Amino acid sequence: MSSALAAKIDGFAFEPHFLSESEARDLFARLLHDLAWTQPTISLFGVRRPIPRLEAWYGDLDARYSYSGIAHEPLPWTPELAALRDRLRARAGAPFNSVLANLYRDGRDSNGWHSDDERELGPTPTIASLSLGATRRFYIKGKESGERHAFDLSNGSLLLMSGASQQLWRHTVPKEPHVQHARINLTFRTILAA
Ligand SMILES: O=C(O)CCC(=O)C(=O)O
Ligand SMILES: [Mn+2]
Repeated sequence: MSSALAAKIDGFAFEPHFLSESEARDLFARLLHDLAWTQPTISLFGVRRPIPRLEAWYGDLDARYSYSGIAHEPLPWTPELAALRDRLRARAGAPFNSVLANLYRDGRDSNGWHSDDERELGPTPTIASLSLGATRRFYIKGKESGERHAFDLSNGSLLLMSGASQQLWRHTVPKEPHVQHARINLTFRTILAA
């Protein structure tokens, strides 16, 4: 999908080259090595299984967050993540205080249909989603309309979701078995005070 199309979907803005290829590649390598990746287990319809990707949660001390029965205690900001946070605060005009990092080890890893509509994010969250490494397909689907769009989230691209986007749309990163390389996605978020 093109950025021109993204610009027409209310609440979504896509910037394919927020970071240069080389800056994004360098950051990918450092985060892959430096972040404390874990694979939590969640309960879905009474069945406990590990999530189909790795993740790590960083942020301000009081930015606690829970979803799918996982309580996230943030780790303190690393210098790389803090520098990105500052750039994205300026770009998005949002006071991000946390970031959920996802590592898709290859095309067998995925992220199922969901909205980022947890109470801690408030009704109209601004989320800055930065992608590094392998390009993966990101679909959105209207909750009422069933309307569907796809974004190719390439190395260095930035997808901003804001306004009513989480109320009106679900999103997913489906499995793509032919993808052999890893991808890191960083979603910067603002956890509201309890
Ligand atoms: O990997 C992505 O592009 C999306 C990640 C996501 O939806 C999430 O962490 O909530
Ligand atoms: Mn999400």
